[in-house]
Amino acid sequence: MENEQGKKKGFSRRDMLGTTAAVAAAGAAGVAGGVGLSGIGAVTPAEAQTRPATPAARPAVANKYEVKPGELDEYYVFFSSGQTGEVRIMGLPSMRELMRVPVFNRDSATGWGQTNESRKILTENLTPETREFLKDKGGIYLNGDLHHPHLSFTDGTYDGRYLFANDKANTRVCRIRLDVMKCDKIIQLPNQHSVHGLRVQKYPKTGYVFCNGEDRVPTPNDGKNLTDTKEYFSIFTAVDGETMEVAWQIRVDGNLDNVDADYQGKYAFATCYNSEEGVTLAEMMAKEQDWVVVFNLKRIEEAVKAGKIEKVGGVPLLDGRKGSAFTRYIPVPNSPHGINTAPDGIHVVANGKLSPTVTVFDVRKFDDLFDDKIQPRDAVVAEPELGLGPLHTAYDGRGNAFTTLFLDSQVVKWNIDLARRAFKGEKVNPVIQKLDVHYQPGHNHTSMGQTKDADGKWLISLNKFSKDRFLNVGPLKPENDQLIDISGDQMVLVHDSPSFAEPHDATIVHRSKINPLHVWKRDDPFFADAVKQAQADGVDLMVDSKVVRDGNKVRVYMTSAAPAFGLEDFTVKQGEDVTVYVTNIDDVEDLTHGFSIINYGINMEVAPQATASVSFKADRPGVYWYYCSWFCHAMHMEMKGRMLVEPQAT
Ligand code: CUK
Ligand code: CUA
Repeated sequence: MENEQGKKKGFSRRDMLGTTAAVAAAGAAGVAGGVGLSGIGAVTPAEAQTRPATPAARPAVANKYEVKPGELDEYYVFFSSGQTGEVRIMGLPSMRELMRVPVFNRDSATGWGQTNESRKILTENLTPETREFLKDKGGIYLNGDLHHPHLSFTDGTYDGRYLFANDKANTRVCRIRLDVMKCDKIIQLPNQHSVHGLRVQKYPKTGYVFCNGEDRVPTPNDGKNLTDTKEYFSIFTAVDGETMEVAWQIRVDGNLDNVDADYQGKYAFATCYNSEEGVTLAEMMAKEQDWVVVFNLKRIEEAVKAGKIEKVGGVPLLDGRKGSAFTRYIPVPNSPHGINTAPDGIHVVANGKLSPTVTVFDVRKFDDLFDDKIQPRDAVVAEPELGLGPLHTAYDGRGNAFTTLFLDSQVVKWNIDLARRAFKGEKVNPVIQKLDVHYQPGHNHTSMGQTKDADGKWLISLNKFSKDRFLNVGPLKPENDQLIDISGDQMVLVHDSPSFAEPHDATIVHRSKINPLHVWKRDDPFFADAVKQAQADGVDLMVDSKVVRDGNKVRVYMTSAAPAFGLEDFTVKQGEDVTVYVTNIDDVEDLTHGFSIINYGINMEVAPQATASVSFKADRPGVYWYYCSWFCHAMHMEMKGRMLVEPQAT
């Protein structure tokens, strides 16, 4: 099969953009849309009306950013979807949504959460306590809160193998295989209460997936201690990205928020709020200072190897609270949020949130910090004041940083070197430009900006509020992901893209880094259990369609080839446990079939060369048509059959 991406390698969309003219025109439009805004609710409907309503009224030159019909985007963007629980794949610069990858949610289209293949992934690595808790609730969580999607690295850049993400709601970590764009592993972290920040080891490879336990609870959290908050702890976890097992956990002081790692493979670092260790809002914000915790990976690994650990919940647990050799606590202003390593491999920025500043560390100082040759604050090399509510920072690879200001509804471009010089007392202003965004940005991301290959072309600002930017769709509004051209000296806003709840974070990846399959391989582990069962039943999935009886269990095997299933009907008895295995034997790109049984609440996707299976109790007698739910052929409507359920003799 021809690879489109391969064919177009070396092609740069930027060559075609005519940037200079667009900068001027779109810049003016951007300013008109948001001039003088600050704080929430600053735009009145009257102001909104003054903006051009039709494309014709806008400068025609803005259309140069368009990806024309049939053209491919230069970048993939992997968006989280927050409380929707899935990962979304967009193209950039078009900002077209290309695919959704269900993970922590249930999905009607693909059958995620219903097929045996997905249920195995959703259930196999829950903690025993959760398994017990979900026993009478269908066995799986129905919600998840996916914040931070990050790709696996080799030697400081993306290697195209995996994407990892957290579930803040139910303390899980998932892995998505980038060859098929399906989730293949979900684990629940023991001891820890929620996973918020998640980032991966960049060097030499991933390696570790670092997971911040946000909330503090007792360990074990079994109800014996409810109110003695001195015995509540936050836990930082390192998951092995290859095996998807917990490598180690470490107890810390305060609540962990976001995390990142260096480009040397030596340190991970997390922002902490609530150093007060309070349990109410007032208590959590009482002090002027919180901290960033730095984790010394080598020292931790040595301790784990030497067995200097507790085993709690089946995993190695270390103590990294203040005074520990494994950690250092660097004071920063109250309640920092995002923490971001620059592509220069040297600078790390912790974003102030409640402070108008960001704090810049030099990772080269961390060796001395752990050897107690310097004081914690000596690792700080700049602390520029940028504006109100700094949350996250991205980089262009040319020494500039872009920080979101949640309260000011702006992205501020500033220079790291100028900030260092200002910190030393030189009279220079590190701020280069402030651009209004619409409105209240959380994360922002640059193209390849979280790798050493940062290319400084694009920035997206993930704004929490859209208010008047789109047609009103009722009290619940979309968010607004804005595309900003950062290739020139000044940032230029070029596109608004509405999104459903709630893309906290995203990763912009050049398409040369990713090379997915076009059809499944028959030996894929994703449906290996089905293949094994078929072999045991003497069934060749690519050829046979038949019913196998095994006591009260019935296994129904059928092929699907447009426009027919291998079975036009099958018969089962009321009360029998039925598993239907459908194998799509069409070896044709984009020829997906579906399998849905009417009034049985069953539907699943079966992509080319895949096998999918679903199990259910045939507890309703009668005639139930099953049909292909994925439009596959001119005779797609006729692609159906009957499940005949014989009533139980009474
Ligand atoms: S967090 Cu949501 S805006 Cu969960 Cu990365 Cu900062
Ligand atoms: Cu097969 Cu529609």
